[in-house]
Formats: sequence, structure tokens, C-alpha cells
Amino acid sequence: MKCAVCRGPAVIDLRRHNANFCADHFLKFCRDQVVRAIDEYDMIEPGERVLVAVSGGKDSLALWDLLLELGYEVEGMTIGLGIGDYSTASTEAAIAFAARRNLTLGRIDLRGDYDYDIPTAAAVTRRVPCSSCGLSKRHLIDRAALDGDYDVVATGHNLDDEAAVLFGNVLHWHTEYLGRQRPVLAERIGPEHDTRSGGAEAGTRVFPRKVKPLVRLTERETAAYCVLRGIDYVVEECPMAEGNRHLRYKEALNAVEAASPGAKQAFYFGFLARAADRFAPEPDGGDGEVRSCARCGSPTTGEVCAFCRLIDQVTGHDPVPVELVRPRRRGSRRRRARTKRPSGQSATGAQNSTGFAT
Ligand code: Q46
Ligand code: ZN
Ligand code: ZN
Repeated sequence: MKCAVCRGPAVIDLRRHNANFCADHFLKFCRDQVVRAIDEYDMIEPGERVLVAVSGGKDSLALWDLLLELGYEVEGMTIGLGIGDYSTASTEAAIAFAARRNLTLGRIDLRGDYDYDIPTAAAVTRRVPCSSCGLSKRHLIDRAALDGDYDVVATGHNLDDEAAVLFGNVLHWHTEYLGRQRPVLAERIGPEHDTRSGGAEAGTRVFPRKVKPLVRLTERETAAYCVLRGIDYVVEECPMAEGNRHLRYKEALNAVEAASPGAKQAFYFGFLARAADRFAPEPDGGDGEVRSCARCGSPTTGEVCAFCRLIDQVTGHDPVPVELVRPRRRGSRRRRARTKRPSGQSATGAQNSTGFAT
């Protein structure tokens, strides 16, 4: 197996590109793919300050490394989710990466800073863990970017992630999500006449621009990138992802890709080129009037934003260990509805009857 560029010994074969690469040319390939994504979708301008959302996994650490290699000014932000050993190892990997390179890494710990964690939030809300997790991460990263005056937030979503999300949205024809599934989400400026206290001043940024520079790389490629660059990342998957629909969509797409290399890429980039515009949201966002959350000042269409409502609901409960929270399976909504715990009962006290194992 020879490198397609230098004919030296290859270390990886990329069937979708019908090419093999040596280590040096594979690393160059990764950088080129990121440059192409950034240029093609106008993700980051030279000189802009970038905040990378760092989980400690292969994608976010590869992203941080790649952006630094490409000369961007990048700092990291990691959130301790409280998902048992997985979160401990993830935070450690992020800290070690930053320390070894003398980089700035902002840190938030949900339990220490906000008095909840993801397993407890899942138990109390009786929703899949990824629901409160995604909401928390989005809110806190957005907030950190605005408070820290970063121009743009970069996340490690790769081609497999984006194709799986697209697959799910097409399967269920979630047209409103299809309209927002892009490698760049534009920043949003606050309403001109925001009279609420604590809110952003009229005309200032209320959502930072968000970009996904890894959309041209698969997770196999980001893993190989980390190995070749000597980046220690958390290999273990989040234990709360078990039963996650996106994992099944990834498996389905991998089966298609194995039979037809390049199918995943054609599916996702074909959508962006030929279909995404057809699902574009209304110019006003179609979400109704955006106002400032009465509690934290973040933009919301209601009185209080979703994050503050989550905080109200999930803080002050005894921590629920990750082992006691099982992903919801099909049909469990109905079973849970019949076993709703009496008001006043603690979150942990209702574990058996609400689908959380003991
Ligand atoms: S959303 Fe869900 Fe991830 Fe949060 S609960 Fe785990 S799998 S970490 S990207
Ligand atoms: Zn080579
Ligand atoms: Zn709020």
C-alpha cells in the first residue's frame, strides 16, 4: 500500500477518496479538508478569536489541534457533565491537552457551578440524557463565547455526525431542522427594542456564530489524526449514548458506505448543495419574537429561557449515579406516564418506577 502523493509506505486507506496516504500526507489531507470547509462556508475570518467546545474526545481535540496548526487564535472550553468516569476521563484529557501546549482552557462543572449533573437531570426530567445535556452545552458555550468576546464557536461535529443527523431528519421529515442543518450557523443580533432588564443591549450579539470545520472528515479520520499527532483522547463513548438513535443511523450509513464508498459524503454535501436552501427558515427565524430571558438575559421566545427552566427543575436533587439511568427505549414513554411519581417524592426515590435501574 503506497501513498498516493509520495509513493512512500501508506498508513491509511481512504476508500471514499480512492487513495492511500503516508502519515505526513494524511495529516496534510486533514488540514486541507479543514481549510476547504472553512473557505467554502465562510466559517472563520483571519484574525478572529475562536472558542472550541472541547469534550476530550477525538473530534474536539483534533479540531483544536488543526485550528492551531492553521494559525488561528483558539482557546478551549470544557464542561464537566457529571457522567461518572466518562466525564472525569474526558475532562482530564482536555486539561492534559491544554496543559501540554500551554493553551487556555475555560472550565465549567455542572455539579459544582450549577448544582446538577446530566444523569440527575435525565432522571428528574424523565427525558433522554442527551436532551438536557445538549441544552446545557449549547447554552453555556454560547454564554461563554459572548462573555469572552469570541468571534466564533467551533465544534467537532464530523461528517459521520452530520450525515447521521441528516438521515434522521429526512427519515422523519423534520423540515424545520433540515433548514438549520448547516456547517455554519450565523450569529444573531438582539432585537432593536428590548426593554427587559438584564438582557443584551438592543443591536448586540445574542447568539455567537457557530461553525463545524470537521464536516469534511470522518470519525475514522479524526481518530487517525489524533493517533498520528500523539493526542491522547478519551476512546470510551458516553455511556448515556446507548440506545441513541443517531448511533443506529451511523451504523446504517456505515453499511451503505461499505458497499458504496463516498455515499455518505455525497448524501450530506449533495443536501447542502441542492436541497438545504429549500428548507431555509423564515428570515425572522420563524420562532416568534425573540426577547431576553427574565432570569439570565439570554435570548428566548418565552418569559424564561429553556436553560433557566431546566435549572429550576433539576437543581437541589440528590445526585443520581450514571449507572442508575438507562436510556429510554421505544414505548417507555407510556410506561413512565403511568408510573408518574407523586409530587414531593425525591428524584432518586422513584427510580424503579420510572425506568431507572437500581
Ligand atoms: S449529548 Fe448525550 Fe453526548 Fe451528552 S449525554 Fe452523552 S451522548 S455527552 S455528545
Ligand atoms: Zn506521502
Ligand atoms: Zn435564562
